Amino acid sequence: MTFSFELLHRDGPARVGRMATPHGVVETPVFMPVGTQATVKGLTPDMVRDAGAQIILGNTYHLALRPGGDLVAELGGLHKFMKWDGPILTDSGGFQVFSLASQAKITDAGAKFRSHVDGSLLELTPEKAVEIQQQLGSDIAMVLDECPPGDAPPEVVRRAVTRSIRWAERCKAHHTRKDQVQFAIVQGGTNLDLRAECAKELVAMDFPGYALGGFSVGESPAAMHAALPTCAACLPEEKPRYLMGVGRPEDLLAGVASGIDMFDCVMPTRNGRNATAFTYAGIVKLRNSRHQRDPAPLEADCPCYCCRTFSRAYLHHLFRVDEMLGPILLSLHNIAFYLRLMRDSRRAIVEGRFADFHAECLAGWKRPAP
Ligand code: PRF
Ligand code: ZN
Repeated sequence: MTFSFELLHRDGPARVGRMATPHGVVETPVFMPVGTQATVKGLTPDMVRDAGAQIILGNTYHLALRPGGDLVAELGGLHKFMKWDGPILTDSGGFQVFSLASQAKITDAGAKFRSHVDGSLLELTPEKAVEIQQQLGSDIAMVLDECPPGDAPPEVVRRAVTRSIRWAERCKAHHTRKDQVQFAIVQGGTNLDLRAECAKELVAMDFPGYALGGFSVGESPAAMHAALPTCAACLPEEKPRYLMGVGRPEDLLAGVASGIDMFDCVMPTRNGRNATAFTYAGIVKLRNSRHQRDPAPLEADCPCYCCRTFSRAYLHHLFRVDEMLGPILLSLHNIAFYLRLMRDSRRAIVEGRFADFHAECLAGWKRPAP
């Protein structure tokens, strides 16, 4: 088995670890840039790697629709297809079905839905989610889960927990690929008793890693921050913990402070395409005319290609005239910023000053960015 996770340092609940996969080693806490359709939008694999990425995320739902698991397998798997030779984690598709497909009907058997591409009727079962991810050949596959919206009534959240536990069992039983591991997903919304119960059942099944799903689905950030320490503590100390689809820089730090090791989110690429940049001084909107004559880089001490090379005035210009290099450069900077935030967090944990680092970051983001 080529998968392992080792805890190297602790600073309160925060941890630094080393996760080994068949395609390389990942230092945690880590941010995984999102490569939904076999591409991190706007960036070549070289750019993603040069920004500091160690692992990326792919999506079963999108790749199953186009180009299909069979085709990716025929072309040698997702790594070879998209020319990313580092580790890949794939999400199972359940969450994307509920958020993208129309008329999703969920039963104990699986999810029936209409494709958001051509409207055709499709079914995703736990077994099918395992098979597609095995065709993709990701290093880490996620079990199929049910993620109810943040405002779902208690009985719906309870049913999603029961169903997600059964689906995890079926995914584990169906999984055969020796060079891939499966992570389980804890649901339960902001109900800590349900979360603890779900975690207990899944931990008994002995998965190599565990995710917290069902956060950032409409509940307040404060409610999520309050639930994270308890939810993380329900998971085994010696295994990686992944907070799915979260979030803003302050949410990542709340996660790290709670003992989370892995994160993914579309925010750096999506906001980058929309002229919005993340920095240690806060959010910078490059369309704002205050940047029109500014020769300074977006962030002076950022080592990314965008900040090493271009002025705010140039970035402002690109967005004003709608040139595609604008979204590309800001996606690159934002990914580099998220990765730097995790790198700086790891260093702070190693040096036993994560709480100070956390507080300094929050103070920097409260002030209006220059
Ligand atoms: N489950 C799965 N993927 C996800 C989520 C989930 O709950 C979320 C929720 N933030 C994002 N991505 N399988
Ligand atoms: Zn930069």
